[in-house]
Amino acid sequence: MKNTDTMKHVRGESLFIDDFTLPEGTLHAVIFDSPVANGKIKLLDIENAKAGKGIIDILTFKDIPGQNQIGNIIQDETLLAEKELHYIGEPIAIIIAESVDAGEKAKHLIQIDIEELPAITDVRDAFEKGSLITDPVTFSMGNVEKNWDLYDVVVEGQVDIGGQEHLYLETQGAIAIPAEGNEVKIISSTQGPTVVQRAAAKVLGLPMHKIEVDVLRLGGAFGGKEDQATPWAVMSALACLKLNRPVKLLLDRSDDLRMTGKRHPYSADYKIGLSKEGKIAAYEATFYQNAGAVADLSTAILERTLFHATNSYFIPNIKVTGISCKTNLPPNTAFRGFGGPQGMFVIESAIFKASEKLKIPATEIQKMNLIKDGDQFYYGQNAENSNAIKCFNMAIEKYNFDKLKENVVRFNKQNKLFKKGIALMPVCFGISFTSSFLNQAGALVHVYTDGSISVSTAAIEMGQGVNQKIKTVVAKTFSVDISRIKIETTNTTRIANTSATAASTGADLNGNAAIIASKNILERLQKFAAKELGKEYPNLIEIKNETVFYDGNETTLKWEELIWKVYFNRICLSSQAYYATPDIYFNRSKNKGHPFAYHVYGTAVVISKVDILRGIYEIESVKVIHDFGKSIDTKVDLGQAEGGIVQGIGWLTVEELVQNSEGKLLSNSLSTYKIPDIYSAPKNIEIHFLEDSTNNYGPLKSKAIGEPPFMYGIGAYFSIISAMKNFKPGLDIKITAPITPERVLMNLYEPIKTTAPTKQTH
Ligand code: LUZ
Ligand code: MOS
Repeated sequence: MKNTDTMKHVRGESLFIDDFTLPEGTLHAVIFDSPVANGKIKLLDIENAKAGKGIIDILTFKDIPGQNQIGNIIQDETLLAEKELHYIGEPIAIIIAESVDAGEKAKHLIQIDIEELPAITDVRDAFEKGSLITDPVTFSMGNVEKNWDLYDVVVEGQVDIGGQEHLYLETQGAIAIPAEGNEVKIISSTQGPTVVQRAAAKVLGLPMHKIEVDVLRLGGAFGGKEDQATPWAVMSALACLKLNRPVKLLLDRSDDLRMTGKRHPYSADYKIGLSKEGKIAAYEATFYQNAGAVADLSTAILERTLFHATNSYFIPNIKVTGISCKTNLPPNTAFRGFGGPQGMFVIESAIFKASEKLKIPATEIQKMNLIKDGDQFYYGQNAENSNAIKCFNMAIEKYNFDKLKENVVRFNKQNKLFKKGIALMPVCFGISFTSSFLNQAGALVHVYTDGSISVSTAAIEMGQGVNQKIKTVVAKTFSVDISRIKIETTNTTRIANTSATAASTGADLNGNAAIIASKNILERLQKFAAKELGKEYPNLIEIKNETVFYDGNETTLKWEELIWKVYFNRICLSSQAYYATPDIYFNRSKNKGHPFAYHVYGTAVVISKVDILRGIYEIESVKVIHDFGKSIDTKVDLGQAEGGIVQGIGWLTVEELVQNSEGKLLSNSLSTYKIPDIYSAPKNIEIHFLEDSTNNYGPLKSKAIGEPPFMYGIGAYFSIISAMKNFKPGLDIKITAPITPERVLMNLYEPIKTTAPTKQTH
């Protein structure tokens, strides 16, 4: 992968929050957070700590001039705890110090007495106790209730799915700089500058125009900075305005791991009814989502679980219910896929279990039920240009699935203690924010008099290559060299009312806005060039490779001269533009509509090899046919697909979050939380582009790429448990994710019965 930032990254020149040259007199903020998962503050004494060396001030909720409220969808989240504590890591006070070290030392001088209460960490436990974020939501179509006895086979079961730490390389952070007259500029590592701006305005009691948010780039985010970059940015702004000094707040890794939310763990019950041939007639599922202590984006995430509950399949009778449960964990949040992966994992589990009962390979059931044009998604939208079957068939043909399967069978015959498994994973992911109003973006393009071009949009560069894509579409629109284009920081004074760069829509929304702005300028250039060249029809003027053509004939007028002349003739070389995705809506009283501009499809073939003695495994290969539309940048897209695949595999295999019953995160460092490394990545990733794909909603007919490939990782889970079954065919595997090596062994073997020694000899 090569993008705008590659050379800067390699040379260490790219600036992140921790790299900016700080203004003189910058102070450092350190957070004092809750040591308990549930409790009431009886006493908080900060006076001793305030007198500590290098301590400037300590702020609590009492120092908030506006509202102590940063909830995004539901107003249930304080910036700083008042009386009640809801999770370990909940911010209570902000220590402002001359240095981070001084701040850390002062933490221990704060005196707090807490009445501790029992914590809820388990999602089913929360449900039993009626601890919910909001009312359950159901999507349905056809008639599920009445028909269960009509089907040849009905399978029921439970699925438990773990969460996932984002582990963006750059931890959460912000720098707030005072401006004149009670104004503040916040440099934030956020996916959503407007989210930060709005929350800061509310907490500080200021109009939004007094707060400028600026973002150069993020060192990764994956959804973890869609909503949860906000508190740190607002805290730095609060301290900045109170003290009239610049304030930097950067979480260290251990604070970040403890305080921030993760992908939501889910527990689900499913029931699936099929004909004896494997046609799915009915599906019912209830998803219990572990939201953590406050709503954050949980309700929207749960909704996307419901949207993706049937993955790539058409099921005529369906009822899926989502229940967001409140627990005493840090608020779980957006993470690549946004609830979709959990929904898809459950239907794939149901198909796996049904295949055991029917004695039909899961791949046959998958194939038989793929959604095709004219089928209706249960949320009301018709499948149009469905590439589900195309991708599936192309994967089977291109990678010679039958041969791959034969090889697996042969290997398993020849090896006793190593077993291979093969799985197919089709993916269908809806593109658009499911909250329709968020599908809007803006762009501001300036052409300078030397012919160089400046582009601002709402897109946040977080390593995904969106800037490279926007550069490319602007360069193609003007037909100039890409080196002429610079993508500016994302800034709320240049682009207002932005949506977070999220839902895989960054390049779609902002690329389209940038194209509109560029075309506005281009039109003026054409009109001027026609006049300048004494030609009649401006629409016959074309710019090709920085040269002006008329009616297909090259003229002597070149880009730089053209731009200078346009300027000299007092014609505007700037344009602002706005793009809103057309044709989308969703009715939440009926739960029907047309929420997605389009869907992204693909199919992966995954082969794993399990070491039956040790429980460890290798993902041998992931072979994918993916629907990229017409890719704007194939290297950037392949990079996203590969990264998504490895991250998806990590989620379901080696990454295991562990909390104790008091709500304390035990997997709180990289020595106890295993992320996929080069050894756990697939030995071989092969990705082919679905041929002849196109897309009217994407810039240059491209399709969104960020999230869909993540879900190919689900195939790794099922290839591993298939391999286990190839060792013990009768095995009734409990569907619990992640399938860590430990879980492989616990599923394969009875626990060894140890007889306790009757007499202690040592
Ligand atoms: N964020 C959001 C998302 O606010 N709404 C969405 O639908 C969404 N989908 C995926 C990822 N982030
Ligand atoms: Mo996201 S999960 O911020 O697209």
